[in-house]
Amino acid sequence: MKLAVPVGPLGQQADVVIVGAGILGINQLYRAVRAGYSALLLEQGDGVGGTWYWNRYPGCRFDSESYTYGYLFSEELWQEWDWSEEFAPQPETERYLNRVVDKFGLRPHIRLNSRVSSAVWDAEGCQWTTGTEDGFQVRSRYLIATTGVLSVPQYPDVPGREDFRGATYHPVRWPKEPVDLRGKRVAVIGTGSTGVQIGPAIAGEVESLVMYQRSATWATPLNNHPIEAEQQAYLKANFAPIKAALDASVGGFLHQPAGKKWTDDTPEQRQEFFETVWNSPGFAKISTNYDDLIFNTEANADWCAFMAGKIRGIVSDPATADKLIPTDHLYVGLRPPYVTGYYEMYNRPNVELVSLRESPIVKVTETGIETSDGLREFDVIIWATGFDFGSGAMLRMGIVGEGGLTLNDYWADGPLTYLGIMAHGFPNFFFPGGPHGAAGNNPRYGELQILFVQGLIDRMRARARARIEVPKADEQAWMDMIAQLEAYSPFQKRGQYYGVNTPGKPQAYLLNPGGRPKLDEFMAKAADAGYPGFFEGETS
Ligand code: NA7
Repeated sequence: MKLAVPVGPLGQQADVVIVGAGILGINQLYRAVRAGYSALLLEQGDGVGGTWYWNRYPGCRFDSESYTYGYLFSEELWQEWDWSEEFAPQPETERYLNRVVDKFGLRPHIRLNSRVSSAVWDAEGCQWTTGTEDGFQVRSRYLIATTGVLSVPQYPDVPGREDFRGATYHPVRWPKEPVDLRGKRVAVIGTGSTGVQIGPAIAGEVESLVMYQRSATWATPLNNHPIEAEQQAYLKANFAPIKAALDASVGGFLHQPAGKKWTDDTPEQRQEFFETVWNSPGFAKISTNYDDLIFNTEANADWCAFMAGKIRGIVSDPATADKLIPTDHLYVGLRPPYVTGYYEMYNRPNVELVSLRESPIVKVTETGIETSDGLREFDVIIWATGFDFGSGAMLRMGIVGEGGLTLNDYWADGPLTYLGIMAHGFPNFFFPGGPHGAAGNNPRYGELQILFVQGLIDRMRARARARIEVPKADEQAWMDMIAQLEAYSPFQKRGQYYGVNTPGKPQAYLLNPGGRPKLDEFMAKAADAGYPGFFEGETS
């Protein structure tokens, strides 16, 4: 395939180079191409879709409503595409993203099998030179990393992990060819959002399934359903109001807040209300719950007691139910997963739960996993142990900014960012959807950042500028906001959002604790002031 970028004296030349063909990278490419820039997207996989290309594991699906996750930049696309389920499975989303790439003519701008290994700023020419592992090089005015926060697989430091002679998989590197698990003895390590999707999807076909749980999580029902004709017609007829509601929402969901506090209800009313919340879709467990749920410990504990009752009601073995009920954090202390048939699966005779808090892993052997209570033998081990969250992909790209400063050195104690989009010392470089960039339904929230980046690039073009860099003071103001508001984050300091799972990673908060209100506030402030100090040589 011929790439849609010109060849210059130093090789390929583009205005904009984007890295990563996930949901945000495709959006950024769409914006750049539509605005008339020569743009090239480098993608390490041999297909587009990012998260929805790599995560082919059984049971993988959205936990944001399908139609709130898809693109809203084209009503024609909205009218053409019928999501089959409220929470679509991975193959459907991968098809959707391929459809978008073809519909908007983006494929000639995408180079697949292109893992970026270096990206170096040339201060004199005000250009980035980006190289891939296969020796390809491209120079560009702008470099945009849309490499995602959940893209680099995380394997734990467990003795003997390499010794196992059976098959091992990480969900984010699940093979394209079908994996036949029928009649196999399977171990799943990790009960985060991924592990709890895999378990119920395979429990019925494997000979035995052992789930290894380190932290219990407050998993609640996804409450998925097919999108029937009536709902489909409603969605088609209401593009404009749905888009307007999503554009205005803080978290990128359509859920309506409860508009009442826990203290407004009697104990009986609370139980009734919790029942409604339990039966609501996905993240509505947070966004339609009592307004004060997360920050009122008593209210949160009451909801947790309700959920514990539900778990005990579903899981027949009381000892297993006890292990599944978190005792070390309240709701949203860890990222809550949304499940289908998860608790029910523990009633099957071929499924066992091992608590790694009670019986830690001693080692992996050639035939299985030895915990302090003995050895269990397996044919397959699935390491659903998460990701090098937030900065993992960017720190593997060999990024070198102003004066030879590497991003790895600049971020040695954790990411320093402005809006989760730019870093001082790295001119003409943007990373929407990166660290400090997430606070809700990612495509919606990330799109705000994409539009901000595109707006800056357009401004550069209009004013014939060659260099843009965030002033240190602006970066510091954003970092101060993160430091102040992080104290109010409900997330515990031991999860992926602090990088704690990744050996050697500095512990630092990796989300935006101020959410959309702070992002909007900071973006508006910069725009109102005319981005002082951002543009080299700018006088007004
Ligand atoms: P998560 O949410 O990071 O979950 C990883 C799981 O793996 C979690 O249960 C971890 O337990 C467990 N884990 C990690 N390291 C170990 C070791 N060393 N031993 C045992 N268990 C371990 O990743 P997911 O893939 O499930 O979900 C990622 C995202 O997908 C999620 O945030 C959503 O955005 C969708 P821990 O909790 O650390 O005790």
